[in-house]
Amino acid sequence: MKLYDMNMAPNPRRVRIFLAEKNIDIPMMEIDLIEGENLNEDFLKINPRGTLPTLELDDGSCLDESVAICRYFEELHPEPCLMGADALSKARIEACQRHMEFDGLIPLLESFRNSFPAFSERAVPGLPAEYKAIAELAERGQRRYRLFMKTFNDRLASRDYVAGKDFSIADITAFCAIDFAKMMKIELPEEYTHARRWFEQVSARPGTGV
Ligand SMILES: N[C@@H](CCC(=O)N[C@@H](CS)C(=O)NCC(=O)O)C(=O)O
Repeated sequence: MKLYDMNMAPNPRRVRIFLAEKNIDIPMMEIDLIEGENLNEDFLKINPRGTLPTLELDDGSCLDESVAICRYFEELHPEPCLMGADALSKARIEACQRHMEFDGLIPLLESFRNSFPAFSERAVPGLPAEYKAIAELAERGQRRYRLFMKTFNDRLASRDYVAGKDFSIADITAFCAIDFAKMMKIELPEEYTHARRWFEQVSARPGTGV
């Protein structure tokens, strides 16, 4: 088993953190997305969509999509539980995870992909790699992400973690978005004290340092 990964990319990081939280150690191989190594013939033989993270299984088949890979490891190693223990908590965590992804991470990455010079001709991840960047999408993505930060702060006013009292995959997705935004020089505003308290708490976990 091997995880194809890229250190600075937020989606592969979601899986790395998930594995670290569960203390699972598997071989990882760095693929350089900026250089387009994910679009080389060799990588496309492993994952024809050309996206990371990609988990190559021992039978040579591959599994992609961050949450699907996490689900696989959650089933194999249920403790510590990161995706919910009973029907309702599984559903709640899944809903929260999706809110973090669709309202936070995706708008942020849309802004990044449509403004980062190396991706000016590859504004959509993976194949087909033929989409030019659109400046309005960069601006709209950033506006949507700023709204997300506000609703995220409001959410954290009444709970310790994104989905309630326990740390979960929803926190991992939010953390990867907010930490990547910092790299894009978009900080959580000073007045968002609940979100900032949460960020400090989650940053201090050994698992998020990967
Ligand atoms: N929904 C997918 C998104 C995967 C994705 O877009 N990954 C980016 C890296 S963060 C990628 O593979 N980019 C390929 C490229 O830049 O061509 C997941 O969660 O795995």
